Amino acid sequence: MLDWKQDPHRRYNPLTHEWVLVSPHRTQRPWQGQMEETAAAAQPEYDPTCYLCPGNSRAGGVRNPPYASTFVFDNDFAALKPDTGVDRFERGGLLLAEAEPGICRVVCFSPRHNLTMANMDLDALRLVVDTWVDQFGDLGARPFINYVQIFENRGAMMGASNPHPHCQIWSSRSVPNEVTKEQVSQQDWREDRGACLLCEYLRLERASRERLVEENESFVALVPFWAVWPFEIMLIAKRHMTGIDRLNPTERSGLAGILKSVTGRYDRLFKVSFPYSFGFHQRPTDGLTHDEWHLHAHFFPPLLRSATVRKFLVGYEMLATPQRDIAAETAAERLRQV
Ligand code: H2U
Ligand code: ZN
Repeated sequence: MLDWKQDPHRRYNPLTHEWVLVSPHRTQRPWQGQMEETAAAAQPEYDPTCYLCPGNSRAGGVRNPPYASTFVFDNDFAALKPDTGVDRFERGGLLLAEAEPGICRVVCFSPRHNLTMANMDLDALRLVVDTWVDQFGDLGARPFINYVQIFENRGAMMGASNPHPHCQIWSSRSVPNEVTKEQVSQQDWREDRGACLLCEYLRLERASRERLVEENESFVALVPFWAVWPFEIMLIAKRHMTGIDRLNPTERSGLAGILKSVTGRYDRLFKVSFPYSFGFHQRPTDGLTHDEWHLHAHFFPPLLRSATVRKFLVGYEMLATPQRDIAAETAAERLRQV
């Protein structure tokens, strides 16, 4: 009999149809590779050189208003532009290109330069949730926008260009790769079994509790069975709903609560402002109902064993299959304890 917390095995991700190699025994191996810089110096409440602080000039020259809560602006260096025309290029079925119109925005969580989600009060964080819902509605209603991706890159290690707590929204004509994978799986599951994949997954996880990190009345935070990143977490809405716009007022506050709580755990784990990429996955905004979609969010944090040793997805991961050392159950237990 295999010891699933110790012996090498692979696990299946039903959302992406991909496998992850799990090698828990490898956590003992020595590390003489790259060490990250430890915690960036504490940030001030206001930084006169920050592009995102209230009243300051941004890199593009526009001046931010003296905003008092959340603040949304069109990205000055947007990856997608709304006025991109329609065009397509194809040669022999091998060279294929399509025009991609879209809208990119930046959301500052609050005027405070040093206030991360973990340290915001719940009312302020609830305003961030409300802003996400408004943006999803506004962008998603446009005929040429078929998907709205809300995401945060937290920390220099994850490529955040600025420590001022903020997230980005990229909305596009096409449905992005990762979302398409999850869409196909959820659709197939619903057609084959007449049920929702994530509702069923949530039932299994809440019965076993092995991988749960915490839950409140509206959301569950867990380390997915098939996690790739060492301390990866999924937030899953307890009620079946296709998107963030379906959250009722209690659930919006529940989302704010679990975001604060989970990011607080992360910060306590290695006693550092924890880096991650975070974002929601929800129904495309192409006008169809998409009952197969179940609102959830992913946290992908790179740190592995301390504030200075990160997980790299290189070599075997790039050429073959992602691999993790620490078992998902062990990661969940450690996150429950902090
Ligand atoms: P990241 O920290 O995740 O890179 O997000 C910051 C975004 O803010 C980035 O996409 C935009 C960058 O283009 N930005 C502006 O639009 N104006 C600025 O003055 C600075 C940064
Ligand atoms: Zn700032």
